[in-house]
Amino acid sequence: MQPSAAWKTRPAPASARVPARAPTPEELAGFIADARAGLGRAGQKELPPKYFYDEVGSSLFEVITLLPEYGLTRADARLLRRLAPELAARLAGPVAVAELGSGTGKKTRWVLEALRWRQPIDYFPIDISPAALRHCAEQLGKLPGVSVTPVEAAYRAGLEMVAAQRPAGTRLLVLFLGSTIGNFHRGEARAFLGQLRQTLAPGDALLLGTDLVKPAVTLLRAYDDPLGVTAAFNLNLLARMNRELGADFELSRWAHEARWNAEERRVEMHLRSLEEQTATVRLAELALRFRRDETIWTESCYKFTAAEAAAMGGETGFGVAAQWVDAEWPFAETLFLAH
Ligand code: AVI
Repeated sequence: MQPSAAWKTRPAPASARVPARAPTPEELAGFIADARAGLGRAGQKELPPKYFYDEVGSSLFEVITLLPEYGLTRADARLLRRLAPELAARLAGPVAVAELGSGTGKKTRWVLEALRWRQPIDYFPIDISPAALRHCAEQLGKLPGVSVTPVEAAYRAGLEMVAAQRPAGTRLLVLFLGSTIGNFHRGEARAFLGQLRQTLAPGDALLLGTDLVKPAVTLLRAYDDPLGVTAAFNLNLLARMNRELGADFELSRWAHEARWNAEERRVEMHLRSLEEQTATVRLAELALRFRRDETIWTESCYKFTAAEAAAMGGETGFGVAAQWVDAEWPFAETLFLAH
């Protein structure tokens, strides 16, 4: 498959080793607008979790995936290794693989290895983080029979570009792993899967990773680890606003907090103000006042039952082809086929 000119507007070559890059004017404008909307409001202040993933945040997330308390990524990888041969057997004919939010693509290796036995594979990691794409291309670009084309874009735009360029007769397998779907609110997750289905053709496939409900104590350890890596990941949002938006948050006056919301079945991450304080965000023209214990809600991590994960696809135009569940750390991988 020939990459289109559009994919090449901001390539992330495997060999590039550049320091943290400055945000583009559009990214900066988006960040300013989201900071204004989320922090300038009355009531619960919020920031969207996508701002976690600058170079520092993406690196911290990689460390989170190695923590003994955060079993999610290892469960995902274990399952992918186990299911890859069956997945390849179920998807007959030429297949191109697109991965949404690829991260470093480490665990995708098993799927690509199983598929490339049949024929050379085009792999399109789609991510907004150039650093993640760079690592991904480094990790997987050396696999024989796999051609990697990084796509630096938001999920939907990137997938539309890949889907529009596929050669006739090529089936697209979309990977949405790591339970990133859990970072959408439930209604948004359904809407997202519905849009994704619209981008695909009948016979295309989606492999969806979802973290399953488990005891609150296990989940809270996973999102508030004793080493403080998740705390640093969360606090980096304030540090990033200081770096990019000219804010003056004093990080020592804030604490990371993870809460289990049993009713909604989600872990919520918050940044809690340790004292009454003020902060300004110069580029967003915000002068903020925080009460002691007031929080900024930064992320929701929804947890599912295996049946719920299957139903989400069923309600959005997919049929369930198979589902695999990890016994050690309850996590489900569900294979959907587009009707
Ligand atoms: C990327 N995402 C699936 C992670 C999660 O578990 O929801 C993000 C994360 N937040 C804190 N730790 C990990």
